[in-house]
Amino acid sequence: MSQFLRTHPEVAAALASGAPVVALESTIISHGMPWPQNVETAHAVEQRVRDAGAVPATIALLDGEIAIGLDASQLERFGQSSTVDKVSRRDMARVLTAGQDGATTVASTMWCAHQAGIKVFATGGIGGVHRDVAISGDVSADLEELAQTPVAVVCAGVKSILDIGRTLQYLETRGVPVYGYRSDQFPAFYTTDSGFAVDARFDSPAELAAALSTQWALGFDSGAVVGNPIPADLAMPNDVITDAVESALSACAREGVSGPAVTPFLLKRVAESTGGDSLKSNIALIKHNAFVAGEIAVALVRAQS
Ligand code: PSU
Ligand code: MN
Repeated sequence: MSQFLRTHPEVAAALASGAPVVALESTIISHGMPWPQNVETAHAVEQRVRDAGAVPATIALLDGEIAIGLDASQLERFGQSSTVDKVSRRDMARVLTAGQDGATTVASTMWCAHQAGIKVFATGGIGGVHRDVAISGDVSADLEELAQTPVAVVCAGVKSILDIGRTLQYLETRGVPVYGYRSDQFPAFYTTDSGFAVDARFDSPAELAAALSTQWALGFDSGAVVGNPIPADLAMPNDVITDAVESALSACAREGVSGPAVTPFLLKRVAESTGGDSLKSNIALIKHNAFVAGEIAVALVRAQS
């Protein structure tokens, strides 16, 4: 395994000394936002992790290796490329063998983080059960990864392009805890409340870290979802999001988009129809998640020492 890992020296030093590290995904850079906001956001997100006292490790596949931590020129290369593959669990071996660049999703970033010894990961939103699951069978590999890889994922919930109730049910069935950070409700990405409750609410990084620490000390191999709502003043109006999602879903059906192309297609349509406001919300919530993930990583190191 270690032959495939290329860990950035700063990240390697942090891991070797038991210092807190936060993993970050790269699909958000290559497929989630336009250039140059994507690269600016990637830097800002890393800075927020540092502000909380942890070391950021953006994860991506580069030249046949798993890069754990990217430098500025590598972030730029990812942000500017339009040919980077979206890489989930099943794509890892193929893309590494071909020596291609690959942007890691929540599923593959979790897996890579775990191989490197990183326990906390910040992103925007996770994948889930699609609304048309009865027809398409589309359930993101992110959910299966959460069931089998012990990494905590701090996110702003899931977008309402998905069936949020079924997504939470799937996580329950597969034994994945869903926690709320300073929230009783599971957030819905652009909005603070999905209408579904979390399993438990935690108001401090230390309490959250204690629950994670116990989970892993007990030998459970699953991850955890930490729902961290978008700051209320930056949330989008409900009706704007509902309309954008409805029209994106119709376009998806009309154009016959399927498989791994579905999520990027829906994200792009929603972003286009809501204009610059949604991008602003998106950037703000990711930065917020990065800071909270940094705090949890710091608390986890304390809890385990
Ligand atoms: N949801 C978002 N933003 C994203 C994604 C999901 O709100 O950028 C990306 C993440 O990388 C996630 C992936 O892991 O899409 C899920 O894709 P799929 O549904 O094909 O598993
Ligand atoms: Mn899918």
